[in-house]
Amino acid sequence: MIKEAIYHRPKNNFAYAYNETTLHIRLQTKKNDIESVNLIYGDPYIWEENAWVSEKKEMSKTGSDQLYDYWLAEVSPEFRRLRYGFLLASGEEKLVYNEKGFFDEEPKDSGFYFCFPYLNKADVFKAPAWVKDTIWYQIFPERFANGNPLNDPKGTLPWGSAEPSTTNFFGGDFEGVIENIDHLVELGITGIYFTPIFKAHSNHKYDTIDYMEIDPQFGTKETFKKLVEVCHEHGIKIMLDAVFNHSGYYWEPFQDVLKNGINSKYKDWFHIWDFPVQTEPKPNYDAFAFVSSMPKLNTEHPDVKNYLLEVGRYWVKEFDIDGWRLDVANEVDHQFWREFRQAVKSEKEDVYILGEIWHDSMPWLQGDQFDAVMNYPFTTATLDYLAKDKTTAEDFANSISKVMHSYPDNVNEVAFNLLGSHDTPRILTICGEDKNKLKLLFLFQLSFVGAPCIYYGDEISLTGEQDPGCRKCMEWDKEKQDVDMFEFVKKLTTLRKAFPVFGNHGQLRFIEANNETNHLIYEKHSGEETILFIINNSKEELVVTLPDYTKGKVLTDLWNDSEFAANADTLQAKLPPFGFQILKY
Ligand code: ARE
Ligand code: CA
Repeated sequence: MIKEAIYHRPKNNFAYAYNETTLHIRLQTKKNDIESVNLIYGDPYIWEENAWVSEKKEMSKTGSDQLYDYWLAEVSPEFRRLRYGFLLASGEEKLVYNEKGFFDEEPKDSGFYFCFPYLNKADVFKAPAWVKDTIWYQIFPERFANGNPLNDPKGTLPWGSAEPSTTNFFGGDFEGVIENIDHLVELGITGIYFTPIFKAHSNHKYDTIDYMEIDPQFGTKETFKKLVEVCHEHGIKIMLDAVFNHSGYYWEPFQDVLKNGINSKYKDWFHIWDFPVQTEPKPNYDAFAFVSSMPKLNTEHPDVKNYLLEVGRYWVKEFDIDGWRLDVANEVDHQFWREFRQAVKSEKEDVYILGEIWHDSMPWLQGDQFDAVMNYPFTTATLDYLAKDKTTAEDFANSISKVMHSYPDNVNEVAFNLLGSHDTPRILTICGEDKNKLKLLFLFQLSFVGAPCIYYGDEISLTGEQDPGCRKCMEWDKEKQDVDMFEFVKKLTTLRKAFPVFGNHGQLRFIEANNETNHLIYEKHSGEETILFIINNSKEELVVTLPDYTKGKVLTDLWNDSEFAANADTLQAKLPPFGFQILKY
């Protein structure tokens, strides 16, 4: 056994409360090294004849990545406390692993074992229940639809008449969203993430001028209230973009600092290195990146914190929004986010808090800050394999498994799984405009664990390079829309809603990842229900053998709505180039 690779450390993704009664205990071992693992566990205070009373439970292997196997045991301790360790077996070799190290025999003192001291309900990571069944759609309001030319900014261009730039405007607004709500309802959307809508200088609105006002080019507070009502009437939640890491150049407090320098009452609202404030050639203060028009806010300052927490409460309380997406969330202090969570959840207990963090985010997902983060590690792994052909099938299965084992299962179930956003090139462009690849991307995203998010226009095959190219005007001319792609995505969202296991109510497991044929077989399973997904990520026709356990079963081909009797001689499935099958049994 390779001891160096055997690892466990509570809590985070290795020991956590899955819900108010159940603990998940995970172990990591070198890939293909260990044949079986048993959890040794018991209550820390139950002893008999001077020996700790423990029992054993076999752990299941839930997946592997490039280097490791991952094992899981679920335990619901009667007295909510747990001491535990691991009994590993490989051939004749047996080993006990606990907090004190490795032993040939099980130590009889519970003090040697890992500890989950007490399953306090207040500590359980809890995200709003509705998120598990949400299908998100991201709207960049300036570019979705121009419903009212009267609010167009000066110099607004005719819709779609030019390539998007960092400075041009096309007049998108809330009335444009309201008049096209049926497009979203038909697509199966149940949540909209709006990029910033508050008064700001640019076309992207990440340079806020006033956190308490709607940008006039999008409409008024009354129009926004109507938009929320229309969305809620259609079963669609609304999430706004909170830009609290920095303000815009024209935000009144920053203007005051520019004018009054060290005498400004707002001078400590920012991180200014010295006075007078200098914006060129580089800012002499902290900013987003080195963007002088985005001065970083001092969120540890009580007045800044109180102001921003009031912003967070206001839009929930007065407009009944359902979620906040937090811009550059990883650069704002954790204490601010803890207080932000308390503030907004006190206004509406099932409000959703989504952090924009592109890297590993366990420190923000302890249950005291965010409900989820934008799952860019999922995005990268999926695009590398299905869009860019940069990785093999096995690499992909390993990467996805690594992403899923980086977080607790109940965190994975409410992850925000995006393929593209306003910060990344369009996925069809990344696919080299190969729509077969785009369809496989949507298939995997919409059958994955967590809540999928579709970036506006991807469903009708918009293209575009990196920002600002990815922010084209939405195409509303039916003749120019890719209606076939729309219908394809709509069919996937319909299946995801019809079969809970297709979505967030089923464990994902890779069955096969074949580098030679470049195909994948993965399953979603829960209780008696299993759906098998086969993806042929190649331009060759493929015949695959189904897993043995389908022998004798009658499978339903959910895509073609036909029966597929998998008995001894039909244990095979034939797929066209870039084909797929979705088989339920
Ligand atoms: C402008 C130009 C860009 C240029 C950028 C450089 O348009 O072409 O690259 O300046 O500073 C907003 C606007 C952008 C604008 C930006 C600055 O939408 O158009 O870009 O303001 O004026 C990192 C951050 C992440 C951030 C991205 C952009 O971690 O938080 O960079 N995303 C949010 C929003 C953006 C917004 C801002 C922040 C600022 O979603 O839309 O930009 O409020 C790797 C790293 C990531 C990095 C990512 C993208 O994967 O791991 O950390 O994200 O690349 O660069
Ligand atoms: Ca308009």
